[in-house]
Amino acid sequence: MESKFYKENREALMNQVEDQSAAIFFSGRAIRKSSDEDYGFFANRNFVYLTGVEQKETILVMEKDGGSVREKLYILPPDAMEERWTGRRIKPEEAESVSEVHSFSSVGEFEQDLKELLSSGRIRNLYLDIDRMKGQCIDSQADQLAAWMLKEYPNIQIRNALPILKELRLIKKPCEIKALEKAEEITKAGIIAMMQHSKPGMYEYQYKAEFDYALAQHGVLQPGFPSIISAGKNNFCIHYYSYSGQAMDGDIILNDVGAVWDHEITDVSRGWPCNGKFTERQKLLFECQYRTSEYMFQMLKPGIPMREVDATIRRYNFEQLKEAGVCKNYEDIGTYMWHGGAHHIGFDVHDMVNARDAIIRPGMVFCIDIGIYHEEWGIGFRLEDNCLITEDGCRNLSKDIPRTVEDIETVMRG
Ligand SMILES: [Mn+2]
Repeated sequence: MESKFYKENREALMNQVEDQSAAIFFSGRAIRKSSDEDYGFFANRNFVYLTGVEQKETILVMEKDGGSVREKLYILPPDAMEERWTGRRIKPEEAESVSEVHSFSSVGEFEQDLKELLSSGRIRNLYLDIDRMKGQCIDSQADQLAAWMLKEYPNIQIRNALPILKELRLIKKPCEIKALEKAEEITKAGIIAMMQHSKPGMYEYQYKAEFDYALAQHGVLQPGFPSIISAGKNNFCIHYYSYSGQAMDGDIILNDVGAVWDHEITDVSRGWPCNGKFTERQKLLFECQYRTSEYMFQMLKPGIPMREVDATIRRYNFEQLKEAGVCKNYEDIGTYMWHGGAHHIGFDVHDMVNARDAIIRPGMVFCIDIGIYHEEWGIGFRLEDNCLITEDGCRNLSKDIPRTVEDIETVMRG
């Protein structure tokens, strides 16, 4: 992404922030795993959306006063010994070229600067990215700061910046669509590699290895989210991560995977017979999914309430299953359809956006995911694609990843 993207995101945020306010965002801290080892660091998505910087312990401070905005990044200072062990730290000039923030200080100075700012009398509101989930056991730095503010500066109002960011992130910019298209190409390479190596007797971890290898050949060292790859009965676990099962002749392989490119994450599901040839029953169910998916891509356009998407998928897919003689009554559709799937994608695979009550608009990107689970027949799979809403309709960003019985069988023949 060009630096302009991040700069414009900050401008759009600060436009919606009241005057005499500060906004503070933290990239986050590494979390200790065990001994002297940390979990892989994953920077706060809103921080990255505003800066493009992914280094831990980095802080963005913005202040809006008299209509003008000051911005500063606090970064880890150079430390030769630390960098010898854990790698080099970003330099101010590098962070500047990524983010277009022009003012820098060392993180060590953050606390003193913050106290000065809060005591200056210029600030009436402090905007923080507060996103608490039920049961969450680790306080974020924003949570800690909010608690400290309540004690030390009770007259300054704590405001949540998250709803504004969720609104901004809902509509994708052209550069985001480009990154998504690139991510789809790489996802396609990964899925095709799994299809082409597929054979009875293959273990789920071997499918996963094919997917990861194909991504790595494109410079993508980690998928956008933990891959779901399962065979046969394991397909009846929706979020399955064991990779230990073996595909037996006649089994369906299910994948739910996505590459990430320039922070943009795809999310695509395909199901195929491990032996490369659909049985009559597998084909019957697959074609119900496919027809439902095609219907959705033909009808989706701006103006439709977002909450109607899942409902329409459910209703239309029921009609297909009814015609196929699988499900007679709509009340029983839950036996075969276990989940919806119209979640947005972007910087997160389940993107943090204000979508629930949204009306579909150009620039939204969300999944069209149709899952069918027929336990009696031992067939469970989903067909999931990524839908970009355009001015007058929509576009399937993942349409080139084989998605018909014919295409899948052709690819698997090699
Ligand atoms: Mn998915």
